[in-house]
Amino acid sequence: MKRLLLFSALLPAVLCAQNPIIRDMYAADPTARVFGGKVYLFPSHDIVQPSPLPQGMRENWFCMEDYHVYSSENLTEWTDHGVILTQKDVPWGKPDGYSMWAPDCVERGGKYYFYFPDVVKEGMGFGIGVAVADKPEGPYTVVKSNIKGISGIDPCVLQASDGNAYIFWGAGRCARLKENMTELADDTPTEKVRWGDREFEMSGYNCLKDLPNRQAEGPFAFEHNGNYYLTYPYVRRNTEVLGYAMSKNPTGPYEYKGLIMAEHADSCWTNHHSIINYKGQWYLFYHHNDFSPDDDKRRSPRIERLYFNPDGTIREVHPTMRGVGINDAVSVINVDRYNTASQDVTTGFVDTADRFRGWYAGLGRKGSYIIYKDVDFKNVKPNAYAIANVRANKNTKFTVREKSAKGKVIAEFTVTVVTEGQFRRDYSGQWLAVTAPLKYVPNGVTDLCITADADAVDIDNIEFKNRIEYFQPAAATPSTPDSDGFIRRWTVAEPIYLDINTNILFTDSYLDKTLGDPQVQSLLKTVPADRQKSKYGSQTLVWHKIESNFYNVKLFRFTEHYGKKIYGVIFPAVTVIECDDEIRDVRLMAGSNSASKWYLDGDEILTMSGDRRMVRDDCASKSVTLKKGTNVLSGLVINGPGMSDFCVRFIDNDGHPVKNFKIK
Ligand code: FUB
Repeated sequence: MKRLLLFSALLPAVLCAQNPIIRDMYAADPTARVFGGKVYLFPSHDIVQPSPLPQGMRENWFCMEDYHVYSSENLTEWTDHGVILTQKDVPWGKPDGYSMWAPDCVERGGKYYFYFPDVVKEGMGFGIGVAVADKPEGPYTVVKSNIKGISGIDPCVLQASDGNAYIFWGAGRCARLKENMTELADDTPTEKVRWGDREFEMSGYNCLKDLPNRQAEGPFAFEHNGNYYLTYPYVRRNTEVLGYAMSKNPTGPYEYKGLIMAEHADSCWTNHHSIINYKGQWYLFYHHNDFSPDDDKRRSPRIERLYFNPDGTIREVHPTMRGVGINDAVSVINVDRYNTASQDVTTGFVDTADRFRGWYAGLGRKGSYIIYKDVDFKNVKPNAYAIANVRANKNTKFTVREKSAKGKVIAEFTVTVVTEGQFRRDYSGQWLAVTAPLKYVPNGVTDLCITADADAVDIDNIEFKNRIEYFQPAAATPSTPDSDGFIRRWTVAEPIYLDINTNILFTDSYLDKTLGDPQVQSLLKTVPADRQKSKYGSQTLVWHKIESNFYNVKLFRFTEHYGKKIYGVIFPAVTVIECDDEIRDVRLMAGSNSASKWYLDGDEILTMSGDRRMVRDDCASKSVTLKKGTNVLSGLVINGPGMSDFCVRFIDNDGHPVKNFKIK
């Protein structure tokens, strides 16, 4: 038996290698920490404001009700460990305050201390609380009261080499913590501070004294090479920059040194950051309103590399879309997050109604280019192919080269949007998945240069796939039945898993009940897009548009390829048949392992019950008509402990295969 290249089972799926690093929800104020050789990210969680607004909530304002924690070992794959704390868990906070702003987390003595701000239930303003866990992922237990003496936001805890822990918070103050990490040290000084005509008593030290500090918040303090760094956002002109100051003492006095990051070029008023050293490289985590350009209170975390000068000062960091990850070539490469591009390259949301679907890059003119850095080809086999999602207004070719527009050609995609002749089709302006064989496989990590030979070509992403021997992704252009009339192009869902351990129960009535179940039937109601997801109870089924390399569609290879269950399964499959003229008096001839049901435009035309083996033309449907235009043929194949597959074709009254139609 030939070896199936199971890339999904052998290689981890890279969830994200570009900025922003969290792509399924808004998240801000990214505090990164290194625990046990992994990076943990503790952001705040921006949400859309509830409607109607809870009493007292300011309109168009920050809105946060809980915290998630994420972890990563390579800064490209991020695991969401879920919610660790919600506003309802905080005994001293307002349960509907929606003010769980920037947090921090540190480890001391084997315990993890999570510091977070929240609006106090009694009195005014923000308090800072602590939740404690044995692991960074939690579960966290909230300390009953907030830290006495602190009124403010944005906690950050510095564990200094003098053995003490110091807490910094948004009011530009800092103070030593007791060894219990939940109270300020007894010798914490207090000071009377005037704001306008009001006087407040503030605990701790004014560590921003004499520094640029207009609207300063979000302090992040750390120690490196005998220097303490106090880094913080403040308003230099109209919006926030990230600045920093240095001192030989954790509590100051600090001396201002300059900018870490200038104002965001576009409309995000805030910035908030953290700095870590991970595996010898320094990184800056910060935020931007990537997914929400018209509302800067819904933000997303990003990462860049950060460098020190020999005298300990920090080099200014420039925000990028590309971020820091190395992109595995066999994972999706969102080329719209390029490093550099020619002037006429733009980006836009793929779906403005669902911005979390990400961006595309528009190559404005023939000769436009995109450079996307750091793609690792180590997992790409010589027989791999490239697949790209593109959109064009006329037939075009776009090329992926190594490094630059003069580099070696890796793949060349021919994008045919308009076909002429009898089956004229016009796919202008539509997103198409186009494939191309690889002309050259680079060695290890390299940069990609993408160009097009026409104006106005859009590219969403590129992926390099090792060839699978049983299927290939369906091309964008229609296909035909094979020389024997078998239909090889299908949109197949990763199977529903049911605990079936025998096939002898596949009686007609069992099939009517199980396959006729409205939830199962609802899967066949539409023709899904490639990689579209459907739900069956708590199971998520991903649809794949495939072309079988054999007359029989080897469903067990399909499910094996995607790392899903092989036994005890129901496979939904759909295909679209396009007829130029009506075709009367034909029968669907099917074979399946094991039982199956087949439908034409939603009407059940064939049931194959019992514990069956896949046999060519095993059963015939009643006589049916394929109407002129679009016909949707769908099927459900069910199997217990067996190797699922099926074959399907239409036969005319004379027993000849029907082949005069297209399969979309
Ligand atoms: O996320 C809410 C607030 O915005 C943070 O606490 C500030 O630092 C700013 O980023």
